[in-house]
Amino acid sequence: MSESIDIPDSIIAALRDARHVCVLTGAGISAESGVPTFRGAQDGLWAKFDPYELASPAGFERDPALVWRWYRWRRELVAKAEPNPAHRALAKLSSLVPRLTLVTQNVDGLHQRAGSRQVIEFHGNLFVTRCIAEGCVIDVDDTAEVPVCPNCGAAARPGVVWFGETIAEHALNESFAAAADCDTFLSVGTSSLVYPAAGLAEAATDAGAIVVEINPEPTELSSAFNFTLQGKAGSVLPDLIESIAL
Ligand code: BJW
Repeated sequence: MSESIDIPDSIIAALRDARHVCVLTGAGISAESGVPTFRGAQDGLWAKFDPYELASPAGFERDPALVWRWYRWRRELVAKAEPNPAHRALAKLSSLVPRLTLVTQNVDGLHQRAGSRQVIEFHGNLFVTRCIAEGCVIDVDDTAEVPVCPNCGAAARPGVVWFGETIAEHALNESFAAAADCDTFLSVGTSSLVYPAAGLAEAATDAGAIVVEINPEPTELSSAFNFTLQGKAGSVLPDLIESIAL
C-alpha cells in the first residue's frame, strides 16, 4: 500500500515554472525494485560486506575473485529486477519540463529500462566490463573466475567507480554544469554521504535553485535542503509528477 504525503504548493509551482530540472538519484530509488541499498542497517549491502574489500582498487588487488563473485551476484540480482513507479515517474517528468538532467549514482540501468534517455551514470554501470590496464570497455569470457582482457591479458574489472577513484570527466563536468544551471534540483533516495555526488545539491543551492530531498529518512544534508519530502520514492515521485501534470 502506498502512503501519500502532502506536497507543498511551492514545490509544484517551482516544477511547473522550471526551465531546467536536475535530478540526482541514489540506491533508495531502486529499493522498491528489490535492489538493496548500500547503507541500510538491516539489508544494506555494506551490512553484510566490507565496502573497502569489495568496492576499492586495493580490495580488488587483494582478492579479485571475491570481488568478481560479489559483482556477478549483483548483476544477476539486478537483471531480475524491474523498474518501479519512481523510475517511471522520472521518465515521464522529462516530457513535462523544458529540460531535465538526470544524474544517477546507481549502476543498475533501471532508469534507462524505465524509458529515461541520456542518463548520466556518475558511478558507472554494473554490466560494463573494463580492462584494468587500459580502461577500455571489453567483452570477456565470463566463465573465468577472474576474466581477462582479450587484447592485452590484464585482469578485467567491473565498469564502476570505486572509493578513491575519480569520476569520468564528462559525467563530472556535465553533472556540475547542470546543477549550477538548474532552477529546481531533486535529490532522491541517497544518503548524501558520498562525494563528489553529494556536492551536486550544494552546487545547486549555491546557484540559487530550489532544492528538494525525497527520502523516508533524514540524511546528512537534510537541513541544507529547502524542502524534505519524507516518504518512499515509489509513492512520492508519482504523486509529484501527477500534481504538476494536472
Ligand atoms: C529510500 C528508499 C525509498 C531507502 N525511497 N529513498 C569529500 C569529503 C569526504 C570524503 C570524500 C570527499 N571527496 C571524496 C571523498 C572520498 C569518497 C567519499 O565520499 N567517501 C565517503 C564515504 C566519506 N569518495 C570517493 O572516493 C569518490 N571519488 C573521488 O572523490 O575521487 C577524487 C578523490 C580521490 C581520492 C581521494 C580524494 C578524492 C568515488 C566514490 C565512489 C562510490 N562508489 C560506490 C560503489 C559504486 C559501484 C558499485 O555499485 O558497486 O557508489 S559506494 C556506494 O555509495 C555507491 C553509491 O552510488 C554511493 C552512494 O550511496 P547512496 O546511493 O546514497 O546509497 P545509500 O545506501 O548510502 O543510501 C540510500 C538512501 O536511500 C538512504 O538515505 C535511505 O534512507 C534511502 N531510501 N529506501 C527513497 N524507498
